[in-house]
Amino acid sequence: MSDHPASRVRRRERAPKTYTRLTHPLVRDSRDEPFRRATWAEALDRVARALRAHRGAFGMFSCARATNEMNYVAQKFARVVMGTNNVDSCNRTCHAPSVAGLSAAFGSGGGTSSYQEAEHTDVIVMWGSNARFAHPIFFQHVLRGIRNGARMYAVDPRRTSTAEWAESWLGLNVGTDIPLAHAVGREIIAAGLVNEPFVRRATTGFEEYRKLVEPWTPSLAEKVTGVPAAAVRELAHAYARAERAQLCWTLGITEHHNGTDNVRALINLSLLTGHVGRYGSGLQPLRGQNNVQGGGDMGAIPNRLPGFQDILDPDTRRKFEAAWNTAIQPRYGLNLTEMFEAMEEGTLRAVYCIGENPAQSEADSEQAVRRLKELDFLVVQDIFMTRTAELADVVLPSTAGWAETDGTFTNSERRVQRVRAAVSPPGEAREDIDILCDLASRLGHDWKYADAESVWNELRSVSPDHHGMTYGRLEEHQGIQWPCPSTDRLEPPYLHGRLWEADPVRRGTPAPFGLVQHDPPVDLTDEHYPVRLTTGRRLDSYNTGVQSGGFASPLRRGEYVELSPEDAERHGVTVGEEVRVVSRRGTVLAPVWIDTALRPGLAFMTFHFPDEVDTNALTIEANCPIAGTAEFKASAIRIEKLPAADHVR
Ligand SMILES: Nc1nc2c(c(=O)[nH]1)N[C@H]1C(S)=C(S)[C@@H](COP(=O)(O)OP(=O)(O)OC[C@H]3O[C@@H](n4cnc5c(=O)[nH]c(N)nc54)[C@H](O)[C@@H]3O)O[C@H]1N2
Ligand SMILES: Nc1nc2c(c(=O)[nH]1)N[C@H]1C(S)=C(S)[C@@H](COP(=O)(O)OP(=O)(O)OC[C@H]3O[C@@H](n4cnc5c(=O)[nH]c(N)nc54)[C@H](O)[C@@H]3O)O[C@H]1N2
Ligand SMILES: [Mo]
Repeated sequence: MSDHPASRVRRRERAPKTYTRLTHPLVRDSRDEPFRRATWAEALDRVARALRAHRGAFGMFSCARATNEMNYVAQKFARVVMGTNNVDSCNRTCHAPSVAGLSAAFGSGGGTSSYQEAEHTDVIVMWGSNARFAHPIFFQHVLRGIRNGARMYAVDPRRTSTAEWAESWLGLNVGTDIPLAHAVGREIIAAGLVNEPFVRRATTGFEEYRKLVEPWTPSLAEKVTGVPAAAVRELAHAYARAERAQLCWTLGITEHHNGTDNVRALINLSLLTGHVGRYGSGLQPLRGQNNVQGGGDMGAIPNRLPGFQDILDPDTRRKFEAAWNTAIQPRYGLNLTEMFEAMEEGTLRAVYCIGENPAQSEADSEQAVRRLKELDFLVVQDIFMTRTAELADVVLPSTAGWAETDGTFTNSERRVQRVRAAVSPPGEAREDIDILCDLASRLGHDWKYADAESVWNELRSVSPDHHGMTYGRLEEHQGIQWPCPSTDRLEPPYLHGRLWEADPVRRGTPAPFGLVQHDPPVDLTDEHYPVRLTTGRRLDSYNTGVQSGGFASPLRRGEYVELSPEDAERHGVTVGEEVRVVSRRGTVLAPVWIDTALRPGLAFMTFHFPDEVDTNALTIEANCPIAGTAEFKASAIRIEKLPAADHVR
C-alpha cells in the first residue's frame, strides 16, 4: 500500500481498542460472570484442579514470542505433567509447510542460509515474500546484496514495496505458484542449464520430475499464472546461470491449502541448479515471529522433541524418558489446526493458551471463537487482555519475553542469541517459566530451575544441535547458529554442505525432487464472489494488533479493503467509502483504499484491526493436509456498495 496521510480519508470513526497490560490474575466461576481479581495461589489452584480433571483431553498453545527456555518448559509441561504431545504454536499458521517441505527434502526443517549470504550472492528471488515490510532487518542485507551487484526477482500477485526494488516483478495469479515454478524448472532443463553432476550425485527422482514439468511450457504457464512467458524464461536463466543464488519465500507460498507442495516446487529449483549447501546459495523461508524458529526447535510442536528430534524414533524417546523420568507417548500429538477440530468433535476439552490470540488469528474466526467458548476450561497466560483471554476461565499475567525476561531467542538464520530483562514487569506479573513450574509442582512435579541458564543447560544435555552453545559462548560470538554440537568449534553458516561431498558416505541421503501437482485455491471465485481476497501485512501493523494496534496516532490508519483502481471504478466506490465485504463465511464493513499495486480482481486486507474489521470472519479454514496451515492467502469475496443512507452515520 502506498503511503498516504490518514487525514485525507473520510471514514466512520470507531474507537480503537486499547490493550492494557495484565497486572494480576483474574478468575471467574462461570463464563456468564465478569472476571474478579484473584491471588496467584487461588488462580493456580483453580488451574491445577481443572487440568488434573482433563488429562487425556488437553492441548497447549505455546508462545512464539517468548524465549526458548520458556518454550522448552511449556512443551515439557504438556508432555510430562499432562502426558500429551498436543502442543503447538502459531508456527502452524505460517511456516509449518516450510518445515515439512524442507524436512522431506533434506531431513531438517531450518532455512539453509545465513543472512550475510544475501550480501554475497548473485541472484535473490523473493517468492511470495514482502520482506521490505515484514522482514526489514533481513531486507537490509538484501539491499546490501543489490548494492554489491545482486539482481533481485519478486514473485507476488501485488507489486509490493519489496517488488519496487526488483530487477523484475512477476505478478502471478494467487495460488498459481506450482505452475510458475514448474515452468521455470522446465525452461532450465530445456535450455540445458541443469547442474548435472549435482543432480546425479545429490538428488533422486530427476527423470520423474522432468516428465512432470514437461507440459509446463512458458506459454502454458502464462495462461495459468498471468506471468508473461518472457519473464518466466528470464527468471529461469538468471537463477540457473548465477554462480550463487538465494531463494527466499514466506507466506505467499505457505498459507495455501497445498502450502507444503508449493514449498517442494521451489526446493526442486534449487536441486536442479545446485543452489543449496554452499556459501551464498541456499533456501531461506523467512520465519514470522521473533522466536517461532526457536519454539519449534525447543519441541513446542506435536511431532518433535527438543532439538527437532522425531518422537517416533525409539532411541530418542528413551533418551528423553530417562532425562525427564516419564513415559512419552509414542505418537504425534495434534497440531493447532487438529486441536481446533478435536474441540469440534468434543475430544479436546481443556486448553492452556500461552501468548497466542487464536480468537482473532485463526481462519474463519467465528467458528474458532465458538469452539473456544464450548471448551470446559480455558486458561490464557498473556501480557495483555486479548479477545482470547476474554473467553477464558482464568487469566494469568506474565512478563514479556522481550525486555522483561532473561533467556534466548532463535532467529530465522538459526542463530541463538541472548536476551535480557531490562525493565521490571508490571504489577504481579510473573515469568512464564515461573508460572509453569509453580503449576507443575501443584500437579506433583518438582522442577527446580534457578534461572533461564539452568533450563538452557538441561536443553543442551538432550539436544545435540544445541550442545555446544553455552551462555558464555553465545555472548562471546554474539549468537551462534545451530547445528552446534561441539563446545570448541563452530559449523559453517549454511546447511547441507554434505550434498557436495565426493564420498557417498559423507554425502549421505540424497534429496528427492518433489513430484507435486497444481491444485487451485479451494474457495473458487464465481459470479457471486468474483474478487480474490489475499490477506497479509503492512509495515506499520503487527499481527492481530494486540501489541501494536491500540494506540492513537496520526499514523494510525485502521483497516481498509484495498482494491485496484479498475475494481473501485467498476463498483463505483472511492477512497474512504465504507463497503460491505462478503465471503462464503462472513461479512464485514470496511472503508476502501485504492492501490495501484493491485491488479483487477485482486483485493488485499491485513488482520491487524480485528475489533474494527474482523478480516478473519472472511477467510477460509481449508488447510494443508501435511502441515495444517490455513489458506489465508486465497478467499473469494464480493464488494457491495452501501446505499447512500447507510453512509451518513
Ligand atoms: N510489519 C510486520 N512485520 C511482520 C509481521 C507483521 O504483522 N507486521 N508478522 C510477522 C509474521 S508472524 C510473519 S509469518 C511474517 C510474514 O511475512 P510475509 O509472508 O512477507 O507477509 P504477508 O504480507 O503475509 O505475505 C507476503 C506476500 O504474499 C503475497 N501473496 C499472496 N498470495 C500469494 C500467492 O498465491 N503466491 C505468491 N507468490 N505470493 C502471494 C502477498 O501479496 C504478500 O505480499 O511477517 C513477520 N513480520
Ligand atoms: N487473515 C490472516 N490471518 C492470519 C495470517 C494472515 O496472513 N492472514 N497470518 C497468520 C500468522 S503467520 C500468524 S503468526 C498468526 C499470529 O497469530 P497470534 O500469534 O495468535 O497473534 P498475535 O497478535 O501475534 O498474538 C501474540 C500474543 O502474544 C502475546 N505475548 C507477546 N509476548 C509474550 C510473552 O512473552 N509471554 C506471553 N505469555 N505472551 C506474550 C501478545 O500479548 C499477544 O496476545 O496469525 C495468523 N493469521
Ligand atoms: Mo507468522
